[in-house]
Amino acid sequence: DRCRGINGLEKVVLREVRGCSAEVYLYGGHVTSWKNEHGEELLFLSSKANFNPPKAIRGGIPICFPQFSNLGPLESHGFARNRFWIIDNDPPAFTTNSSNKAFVDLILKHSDEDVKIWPHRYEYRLRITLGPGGDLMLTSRIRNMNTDGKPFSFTFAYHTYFAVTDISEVRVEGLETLDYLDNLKNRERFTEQGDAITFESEIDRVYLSTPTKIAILDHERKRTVVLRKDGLPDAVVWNPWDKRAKAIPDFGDDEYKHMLCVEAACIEKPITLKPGEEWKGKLELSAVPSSYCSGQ
Ligand code: TA6
Repeated sequence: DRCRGINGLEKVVLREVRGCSAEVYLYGGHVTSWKNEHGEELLFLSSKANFNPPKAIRGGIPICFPQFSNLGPLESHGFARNRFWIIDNDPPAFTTNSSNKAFVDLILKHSDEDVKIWPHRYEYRLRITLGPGGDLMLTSRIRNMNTDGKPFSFTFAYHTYFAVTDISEVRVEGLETLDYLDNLKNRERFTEQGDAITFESEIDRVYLSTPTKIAILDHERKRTVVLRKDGLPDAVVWNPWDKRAKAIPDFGDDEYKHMLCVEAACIEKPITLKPGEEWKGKLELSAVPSSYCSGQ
């Protein structure tokens, strides 16, 4: 379904037979909602989220492209999250094997304005799929369309905000013993200890060369969300906690308790594409009843 959402912005609603759903705003190519068959929201969206371009939407799955954070000359997290994407009704044949699934194809291309701040021509195709069973998949295909022979490089993240019942009861599994860059300590490199990650204060880290599977266990709700990624070696873990939350205008003071960002990303080693080359980065999310319910 294609309809108008908040502030009249266009959105697409994907539905699955058992009642799972997802919502995608064309503004930002931004998934703002993903619900399971019981109608429970699995993504966090701030009650203070602005749906006012050019502000990015706080929550859901912002797309960080062509720059993650402030690691380059562009605005933080790049510009894809505050551009109007269009629906691609005629995707190339190689992307059309999503039979039996609800999906939408979006496309973003360099505009004359953007070429002034990032001097490259590109074509970014984003397919968002809600599979049978309610799995949510995002596939990004980015192609260098430069005609001047020049390669380009970029960093990338699916800046996913997960809804959690109580952050202090959440564990993240799959990042044990890995190296990470700590954004709260000048991006210094540390090594994670052997236990699952738990949360009791602000965290902002880029875990490097992670496994393709990461699990977010919500003890209170007895639910696990499994994140699978492809083409995206790194994973960001972010929660602003109380002090920093107060400094973010479009984020409620206590909302940090109910969210956690775990972001499939490519940050440490930027992706470089020559003209005509294409990169693919995939994120797959599934929600399952948790086996972690014995309180250990
Ligand atoms: O992904 C973590 C991070 O880069 C943090 O440093 C934090 O600032 C957050 O993203 C939100 O960034 P934003 O530009 O959306 O306010």
